[in-house]
Amino acid sequence: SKLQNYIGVDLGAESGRVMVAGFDGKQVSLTEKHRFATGGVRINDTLRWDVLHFWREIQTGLGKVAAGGFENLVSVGVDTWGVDYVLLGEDDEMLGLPWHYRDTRTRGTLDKVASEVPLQEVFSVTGNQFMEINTLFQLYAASRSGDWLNQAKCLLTIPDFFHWCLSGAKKTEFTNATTTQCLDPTTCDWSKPLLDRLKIPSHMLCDVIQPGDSLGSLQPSVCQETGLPPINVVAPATHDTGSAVVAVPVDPSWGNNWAYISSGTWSLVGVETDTPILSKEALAMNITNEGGVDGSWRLLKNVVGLWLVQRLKASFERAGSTRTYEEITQGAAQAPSLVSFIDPEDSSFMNPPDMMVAVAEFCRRTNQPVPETEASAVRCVLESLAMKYHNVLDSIAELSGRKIDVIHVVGGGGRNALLNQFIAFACGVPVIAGPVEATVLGNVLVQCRAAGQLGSLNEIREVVRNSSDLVQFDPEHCEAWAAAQEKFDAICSANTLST
Ligand code: LRH
Repeated sequence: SKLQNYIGVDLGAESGRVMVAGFDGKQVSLTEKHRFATGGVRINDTLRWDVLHFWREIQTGLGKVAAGGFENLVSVGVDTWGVDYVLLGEDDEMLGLPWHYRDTRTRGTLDKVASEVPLQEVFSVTGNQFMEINTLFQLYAASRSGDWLNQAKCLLTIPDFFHWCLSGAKKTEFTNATTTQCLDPTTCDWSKPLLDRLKIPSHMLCDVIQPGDSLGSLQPSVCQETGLPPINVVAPATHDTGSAVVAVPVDPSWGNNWAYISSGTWSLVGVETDTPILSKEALAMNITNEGGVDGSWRLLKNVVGLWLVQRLKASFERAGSTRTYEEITQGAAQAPSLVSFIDPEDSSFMNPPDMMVAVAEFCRRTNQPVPETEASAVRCVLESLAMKYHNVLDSIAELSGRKIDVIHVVGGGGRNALLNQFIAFACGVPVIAGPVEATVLGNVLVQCRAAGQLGSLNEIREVVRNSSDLVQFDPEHCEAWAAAQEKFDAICSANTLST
């Protein structure tokens, strides 16, 4: 069939890009038209997102698409990280500077919320893992500090905000709404009774739409600015993890015994389920249920991921290094194995001024050899992540009654072959890495489906398999890793008790 082109805009915590996906009915080919740095901006001891700058970059990217001579441009859709939001007031005026989830204003809000509503009850009407980054805790903090909520007429999560910029429509897309901890996974509507009990305003929450729904066409001002025709704006699974898991390259005939790790700044480690799991055991394991496409759910844990390496790289750069991620990883591959471990979930890694110092301090505090070199610090972090994933997958297997025979690593972190190898070693099952562009693929394939070019999620995944290079990593050195895992577990549990 005729080639159709779709535009996928994907923003992460480190970078954003605008890509064009050409779909011929069997395969997708991606062209990156524009890439830009994202990241938070520190101002006056707060951390914010410069969303206007991102919007400028998105328009620059769309301008490059318009100039690129792509025929049959069908639609555009945006996915981003979860939990953060923009407030609009009267006349759609933006209120305040959007907060970054790593800002410290939410510190201590979990205990405060727990003192008002038992966490078991919060979990049963939200299904989400307790993390102070979640919108619920951000809104709790905002509502206690007089921060614009009462003047707000509309809350848009970050991808909703860009869809509004593109189309003028103010809607909240379902998959991202399920990251807010304000949506009830049973009713699939906002948990207003919970918000009322916590005295958090809810009048500003918008109608929830589904991935694949149309938001209308590009606003005239955007067409003028970019040179694009008034193509459709179509919501994909706007939560980046939701889009990434759409693009896990599985074939249903292989059965259900697979897990995924959506690997980027965060590592989202879990399985796909038919229903949310809201049991006491799920609460005790602090696991989350996130909504996907076609009524699918993701039972997963949000684990700090390559953020640790991103921040180590920044530490090295301050000391004069210009090494790329690839070079840093090559160094780690040469460093001695299984020497010291960190608990990736320790709060000292949330946003330390210097990650190298934070890693060293953790090792000192837990009486382990302190990594002296860049390579040994990176190795320590990557090995610890792999062991953390192992524990998470054990819990998730138990909770879901699912045996896990293979782990799919999707997203940019899939480029890190050393980490993929460690995951296979730590978990004792094969790892299949790819596609590294899962998020954009998932984004554009849901748009293709909205345009009538594709049917089921299985058909979408078949296209992903046709379009991707996958690399397999097999388990080895299992005994050494099993022994190390015991050490790691002891460090993590001792650490939980002391913090
Ligand atoms: C990953 C992600 C993740 C979390 C975090 C804030 O990019 O979306 O699922 O919610 O960002």
